[in-house]
Amino acid sequence: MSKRPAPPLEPAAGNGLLDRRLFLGAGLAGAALSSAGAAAEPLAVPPWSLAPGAPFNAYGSPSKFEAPAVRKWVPPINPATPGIGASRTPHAMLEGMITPSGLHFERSHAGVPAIDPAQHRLAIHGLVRQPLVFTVEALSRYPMTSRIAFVECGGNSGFLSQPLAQPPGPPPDAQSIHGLLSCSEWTGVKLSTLLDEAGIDPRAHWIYAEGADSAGMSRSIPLAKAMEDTLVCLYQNGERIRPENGYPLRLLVPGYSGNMNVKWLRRIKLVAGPVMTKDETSKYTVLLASGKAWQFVFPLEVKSLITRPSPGAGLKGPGYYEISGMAWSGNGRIKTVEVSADGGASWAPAALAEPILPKAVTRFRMPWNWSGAPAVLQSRAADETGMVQPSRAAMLAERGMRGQYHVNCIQSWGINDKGEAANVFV
Ligand SMILES: Nc1nc2c(c(=O)[nH]1)N[C@H]1C(S)=C(S)[C@@H](COP(=O)(O)O)O[C@H]1N2
Ligand SMILES: [Mo]
Repeated sequence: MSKRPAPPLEPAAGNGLLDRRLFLGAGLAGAALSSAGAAAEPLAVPPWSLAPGAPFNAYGSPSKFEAPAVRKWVPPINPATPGIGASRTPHAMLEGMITPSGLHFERSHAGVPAIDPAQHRLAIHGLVRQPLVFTVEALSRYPMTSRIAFVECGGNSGFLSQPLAQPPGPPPDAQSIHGLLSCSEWTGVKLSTLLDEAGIDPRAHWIYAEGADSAGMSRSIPLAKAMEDTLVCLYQNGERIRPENGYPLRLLVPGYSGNMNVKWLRRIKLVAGPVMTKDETSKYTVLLASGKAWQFVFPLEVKSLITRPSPGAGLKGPGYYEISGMAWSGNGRIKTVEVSADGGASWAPAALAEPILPKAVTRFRMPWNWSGAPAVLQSRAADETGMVQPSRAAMLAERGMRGQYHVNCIQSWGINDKGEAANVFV
């Protein structure tokens, strides 16, 4: 066996962060790391069973040996309307960039409608040469485009600016604080194709998009964005979109506030200006410390989150670990993610996992040699437009403590001497 070069074990920042190039070097069982407490065991495998395995499944499900990864939600305030609210993605149990469809978060203003695709229609009208009505069947014959994109509710992570507004319950974790973010591969028809077919009147500068749920949830979207990269989606991660995520049709407005990704899409009206729906006036605006609010703030700003370790997914004793997390930006690609193990006193660059796609989740990884002493883990992402995540203090100085939308400040996980992680405000 040829000897591989020893991995670079130079500390990259305080409190045990190692060089990200560690991944390019030898495995952890190498002598250099066993002293750092890597978890390799002596060579021994259990004997295999000669009994034949189980037969086939019509639809697969996770291993029975895994603790189930499940979406969680806060019980409804009004039991008569259990469909109003949101369920959240369990980030600490997932890896990579794609959220399994069954764990994509769900946010509904009036529950999930049961829509028969044979009866459903999408109308395009308003300032167009020729109004059009599409069946789902007709749309599925158009040229399709696929892209990987995150959907994030504008209210995600609101806890970090409104810690007292949260209901009592278990200590906050990656799921409860940041679970209104998921990332899928979406497939559908470019909205520009359909708008070109309808013929855009030069007086049109915005579109109004409306859902078929009883909330009639609706938003105004600039025409330029509708033409740039907005998709009318039929598929999510290869399957028809799940009912809770907008079956049979949903709008994907990449990088823009989750609310604008209208589910159960039934109507697009071309209009001269924004129509001021309830969801773009009282809601989904960015409240400032002054009491004024920014309206029509669309792209979700650069953000990141360490998912392992995180609350409920702690450390099992001192030694080597790989810190793993997600970074994303509604303005484009992730450029860098830095990690700190000493509460922001020193930072080291994390390794970014390919592919690094615009407006999609990018996985980052960082080797860490935990000494067993308390630590505060943070990640700080920057995107290709030069935007960097603010500290929580900087964000609150600008916004105050009453806003709950577009919260993208740095998250801090405190690690105690038992290896347990908890949200901390530093
Ligand atoms: N028709 C309709 N579209 C909707 C909503 C809704 O309640 N009704 N919720 C919006 C909100 S607030 C968000 S964050 C996203 C959530 O998408 P998801 O449920 O697929 O995660 O859908 C948006 N689209
Ligand atoms: Mo949302």
